[in-house]
Amino acid sequence: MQLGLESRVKDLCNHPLGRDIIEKLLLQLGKSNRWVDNPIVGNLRLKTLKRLTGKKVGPGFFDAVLGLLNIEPDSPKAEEITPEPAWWKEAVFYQVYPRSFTGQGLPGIIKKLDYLHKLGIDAIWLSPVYDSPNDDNGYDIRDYYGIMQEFGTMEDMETLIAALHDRGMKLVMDLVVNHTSDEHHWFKEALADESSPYRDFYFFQKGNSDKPPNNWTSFFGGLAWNYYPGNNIWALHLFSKKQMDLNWESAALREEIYKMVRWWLAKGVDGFRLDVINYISKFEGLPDGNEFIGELMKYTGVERYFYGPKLHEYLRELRKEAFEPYNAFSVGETPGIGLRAGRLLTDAYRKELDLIFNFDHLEVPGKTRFDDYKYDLYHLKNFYIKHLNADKGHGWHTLFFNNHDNPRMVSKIDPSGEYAKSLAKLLAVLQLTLRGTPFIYQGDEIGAENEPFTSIEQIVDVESRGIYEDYLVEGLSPEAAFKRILAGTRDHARAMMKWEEVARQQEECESVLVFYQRLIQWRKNTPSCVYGALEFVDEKNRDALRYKRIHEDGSIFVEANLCAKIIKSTAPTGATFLLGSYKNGVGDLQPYEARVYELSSKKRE
Ligand code: TEU
Repeated sequence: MQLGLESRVKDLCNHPLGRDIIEKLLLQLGKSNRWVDNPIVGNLRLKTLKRLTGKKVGPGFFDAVLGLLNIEPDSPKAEEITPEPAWWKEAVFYQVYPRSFTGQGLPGIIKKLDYLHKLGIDAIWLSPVYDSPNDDNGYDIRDYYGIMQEFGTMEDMETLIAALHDRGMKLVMDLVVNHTSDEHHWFKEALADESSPYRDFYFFQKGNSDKPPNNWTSFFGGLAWNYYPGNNIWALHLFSKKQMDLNWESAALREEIYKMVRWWLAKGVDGFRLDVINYISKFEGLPDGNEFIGELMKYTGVERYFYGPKLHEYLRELRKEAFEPYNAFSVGETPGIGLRAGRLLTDAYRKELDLIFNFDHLEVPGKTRFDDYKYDLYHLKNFYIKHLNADKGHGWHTLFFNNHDNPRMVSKIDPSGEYAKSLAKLLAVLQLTLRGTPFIYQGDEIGAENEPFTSIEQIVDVESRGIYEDYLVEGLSPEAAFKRILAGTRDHARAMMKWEEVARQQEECESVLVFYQRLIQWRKNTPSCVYGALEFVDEKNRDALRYKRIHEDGSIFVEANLCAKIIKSTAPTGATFLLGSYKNGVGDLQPYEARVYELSSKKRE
């Protein structure tokens, strides 16, 4: 359905991407979806809405939104199907952030493989280890074919691949192809020489130093453009000043990328996690971003590239040219992609990505990562009910609470730390029993919490430092600016893994670590955990999350107390307690307690 200003609000709501956009805007505004479903609002024509809201949302808002809606004619499939089995649906993944895993690069990781194997990990996602000047800890790649010196050598990399495969484990590398370092030879040659074959690998625009090509801002503070005075030219960088955006319009660039991906797959890598992969297609001409959207989303210009006109096309080409010949796995990092666009990216028949990371569960409505607030688990419950119920077997979900870009979830829920261990176990239960693929981030398995930073000098991350500068420019006091940075800094997740704590927890039978080990081992022998149908019960209850996983080989019931008060258990009669985050698993549910029960087991009958 093509939409225009004559269309009505309800047409917008019925359009898959339209609904995603509305829900995203309402989420940012901290508002409920209810008002757009109101019939009076639903019957308004968009041109009327434009007239009514014009002052607030500014010129171009409706055109920008309509432009996005008319990109993709396909809609998510509605009929229920049984998902096809796949190794990556059954696997438990573990993300290694090499800088802070052991501090000893690839050899350090190899030494810990037995630990990960014992934990029950099937596949590792390794954050970038390529040659890089480290402006953004390796997400600024200088040479895709080289290993960062401080992490080791290509031989170490080959040893790691072999050592993983020897243990029946798989390796997923990070693929950063929205941008390269400004020290990549493509960029250096392109900047130095107008006739370089690499010139159209990037977004260059000639012009004066006082007039950037558009109003886009960088995720890491300031403008998204660098000016090179010697060349009178601007170049685009959505991230740091040393991470230059690649122009996927260039067929030669795309071919270079596919060649590189094939080269790594031929080495034995099993798949890739694709960094900000939904940003690779920018709207033609790089038009200005709408200021209202910019203010709401905190970054100006996002609607011009978070779901660009050729995104689906590029992903299909990438899959066909590089992933398919090796039957390789892909998980896309897709910030801002909503429920329905996510389904289009991951439904198998569309041949784009296997999985995506959606981040809408990481902050509650109306809050961003840099807001200092207490996370309410009721939001998580609603997110799962909405997302996991929606796929109808067509897509598959990722289950995660942490990664290298976010403060620790347990600290967000309980900043006091009083319930940190119970919360860590509760999250483990959800992650390993909901329907989807678990991605554990290093430290989750020992219940890692935020770091006690006390001053901006202790913060090293390029994002935090850039955003801190923006806050000062906006007029925040250094104290107020630091408070926000402390809430959201990625450095919480990047602190060195605490191996003494691992050793201690290994000896303690009630520890988070031992609990994770037991849960993962149990999951491996419980088909309902992976492919069982998911049925939420007691959906409106704010205090508890309850669901069944139903499978012909046996079904389970899970109940989790989402708050710090004691609540009644509602486990069905006849359910047998299997495992839980507190010792006994009987009677009322203790603060944040999570339990798993067996409902029936065919094997025993
Ligand atoms: O992250 C991209 C990303 O979306 C976030 O860092 C984003 O800036 C933030 O969530 C906005 O609120 C990926 C990598 O995971 C990250 O480590 C890199 O710094 C970034 O891309 C650039 O490569």
